[in-house]
Amino acid sequence: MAVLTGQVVAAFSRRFIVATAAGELPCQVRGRHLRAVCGDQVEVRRDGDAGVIEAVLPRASLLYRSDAFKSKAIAANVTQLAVVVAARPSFSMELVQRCILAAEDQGIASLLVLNKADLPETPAARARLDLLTRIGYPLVTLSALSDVTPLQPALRGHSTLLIGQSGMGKSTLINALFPGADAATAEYSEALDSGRHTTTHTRLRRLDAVSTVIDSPGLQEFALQHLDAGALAHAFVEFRPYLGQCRFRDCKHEVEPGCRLQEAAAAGEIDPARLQLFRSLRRLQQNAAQRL
Ligand SMILES: Nc1nc2c(ncn2[C@@H]2O[C@H](COP(=O)(O)OP(=O)(O)OP(=O)(O)O)[C@@H](O)[C@H]2O)c(=O)[nH]1
Ligand SMILES: [Mg+2]
Ligand SMILES: [Zn+2]
Repeated sequence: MAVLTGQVVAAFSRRFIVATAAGELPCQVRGRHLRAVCGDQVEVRRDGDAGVIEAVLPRASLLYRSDAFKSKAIAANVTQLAVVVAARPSFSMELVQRCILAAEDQGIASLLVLNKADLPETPAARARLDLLTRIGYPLVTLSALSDVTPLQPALRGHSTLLIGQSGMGKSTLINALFPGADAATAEYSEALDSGRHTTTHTRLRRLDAVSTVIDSPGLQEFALQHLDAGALAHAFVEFRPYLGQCRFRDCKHEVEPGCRLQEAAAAGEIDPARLQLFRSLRRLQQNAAQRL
């Protein structure tokens, strides 16, 4: 029985598809404790038309979300998060920011994709994203139904995870990027009315020798309980130059005198809305810690 290396391209609960030099193999995972997620590099023992994942190789990154009770890995070895939004259905800026904070914590770059540019409400949606583009996050505006080329240069050389709320058009982007992918898409009202998202599992596809793209199910929430106060502050990229400069070492950046972040917000160097988000996420963590 040959041992192969490969990459997990689809992850169901305990079943996987692994892309190897010998093609795609349906796989199970050895034992009860080994955890594999989409994007993982793995060692597979091949047995006929199927295989068993024997080992998961060290990960360059692992994007996951977590509340006080459970954590959910989304994808491994991602180098870029593409947060997909659209003017309709409306999107949550807090959710977008939470995704980006989780990516920053893992050293993953983030990109904003404003889809459905054909919709007349697009300029208003674009204006909401200013909060993040001002910090330096790149934005690509396009319409997946008509032309996906504006996104292509940004994907080159990256392992990109498409993430976002249901109905933003992630799978439509996949179908435009990969002719023949045939990813299920649905009118967002249908998806939401049925109470489930159209895409039900993550799927990695190879664009070229150096680029892959992962489609993922729509998100309704993204909890960040795995980031402690220090990691959370560090995940706000524009806070970094000020960290460690407050008068008190254990500054909570709330009302303390000599807080550099408060000063920076007052001076317009950082956006007060971002400091407010930091504080509200920090309080959520504290409340969760008290409940346990
Ligand atoms: N007007 C317009 N509609 C679009 C565009 N891209 C996607 N849509 C529509 O938006 C709806 C949702 O698209 P999907 O690709 O299924 O959305 P998704 O983000 O994959 O949703 P989940 O899998 O539930 O997370 C579909 O009806 C698409 O046809 C676009 O560029 N313009
Ligand atoms: Mg989808
Ligand atoms: Zn402070």
